Amino acid sequence: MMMINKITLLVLTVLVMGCSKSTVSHSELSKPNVVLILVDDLGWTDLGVYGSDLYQSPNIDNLASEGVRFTNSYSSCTVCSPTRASIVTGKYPARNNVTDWIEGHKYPWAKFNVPDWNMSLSEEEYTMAEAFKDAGYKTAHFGKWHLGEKEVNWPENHGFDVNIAGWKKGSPNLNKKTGTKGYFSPYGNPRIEDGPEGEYLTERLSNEVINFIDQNADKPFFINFWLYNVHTPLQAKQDKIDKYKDLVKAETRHRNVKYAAMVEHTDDAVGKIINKLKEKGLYENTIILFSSDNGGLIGRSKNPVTNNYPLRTGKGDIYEGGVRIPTIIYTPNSSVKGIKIDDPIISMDYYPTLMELAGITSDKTRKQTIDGKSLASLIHESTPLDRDAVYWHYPHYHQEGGVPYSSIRYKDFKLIQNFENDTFELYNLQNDIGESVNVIKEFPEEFELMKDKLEAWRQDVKAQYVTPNPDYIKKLERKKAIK
Ligand SMILES: [Ca+2]
Repeated sequence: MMMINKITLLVLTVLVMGCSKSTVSHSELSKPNVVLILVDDLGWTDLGVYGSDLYQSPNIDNLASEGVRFTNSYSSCTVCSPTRASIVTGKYPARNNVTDWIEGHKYPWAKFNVPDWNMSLSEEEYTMAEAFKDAGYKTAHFGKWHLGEKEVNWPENHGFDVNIAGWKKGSPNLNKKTGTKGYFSPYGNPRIEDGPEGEYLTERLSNEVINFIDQNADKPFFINFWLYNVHTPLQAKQDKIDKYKDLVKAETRHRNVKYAAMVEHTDDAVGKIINKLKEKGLYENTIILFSSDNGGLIGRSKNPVTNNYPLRTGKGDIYEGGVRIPTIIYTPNSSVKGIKIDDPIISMDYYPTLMELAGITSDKTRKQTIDGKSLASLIHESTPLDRDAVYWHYPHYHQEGGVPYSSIRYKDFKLIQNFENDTFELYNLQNDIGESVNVIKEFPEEFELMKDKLEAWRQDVKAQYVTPNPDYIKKLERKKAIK
């Protein structure tokens, strides 16, 4: 009886598989593949094509020449986790209530207490990965995730069939057995097996991606490759570091050779994936979106990381250096190649954009709030987006200088509300990209309008506010108190 059941089951399985293969393959093979590449902490000027005078990125530069490059692309937050949650949900960080990097800095003596916020991606969300999976795609996440402490928060529980190296950590881990931390194996990461000694994490991850492409070339796939590069600790292969030592001159703006080597590791990974797509004949049927999760990290003056000039400040702060990022979108068989687009775009746009470019519609996606806009018509027909402003809200403190703020970019203007000092700053980015002159007095109408829009938006997304801290100790008195 048992035997018959097994045989019957086997025959049925073969029949079902046979049927589904013939019906699935025709319709699904025509669907374009999607590769979303997110670099960690890559600044706006950190690529050759975006004007670096040291870092080299020939593969990414070439991708830009075959696609479109955005000059006013913004991350939805100045730190990692909120932007990442926004990308996979299409929602503003304030709407997700994932408003700081997980788990955030603690500032018990600060002027304000930060509100309770979600330290994970909610299980309720219908993510971009789930949308692709339901549309028949094989979905795979590679690299950093940083959206929750528990396994239930990790990629395999948010719509990814495959998860390699995505877990709670926001940077390469400390391996407790060896006491080493960083990009060289052993990794101490429960979602990737350690490799041979000297193996570099980003090389390994790009090999995992191309193996996945090899194994899934006959079906549509969605690859979510979120590199750990170029986040600290700054580590790279020595030959790459040495290459840049002679290239730094007295006048060079970008000066960190380790960081340069990490950008090159990133570029190598992108090049390897593109070559594999070409080798398999898939490049002309694959959409590639390349971006970053926040602006470049400046670091301490004694230990500088990158330089976002002409933008002001960097990661962790609301000025343009903290939010303006490189973004490139390649769509196959498009006549639009090598152009740049100046319209402001933001992280939440990727979800609806990739869905539309792939020709996928989803009732479940439609039923939930999506703050992002599809960029498909902007890219292909230069149709302006139906949106006149983008917003930020960060009720937190950050070690790179960020204090609780809200902000709005409206046309060429950017307004920043600083809760710590109870002040506003207004900049005209068209002639002051470095945000050096506060023009509130010159543009009172814009100031009032933007203040109102910002307030209305905060109500719409149910933004949470800071509250006065009864334990507040002024900075000068803090040292004594802590002693
Ligand atoms: Ca980051």
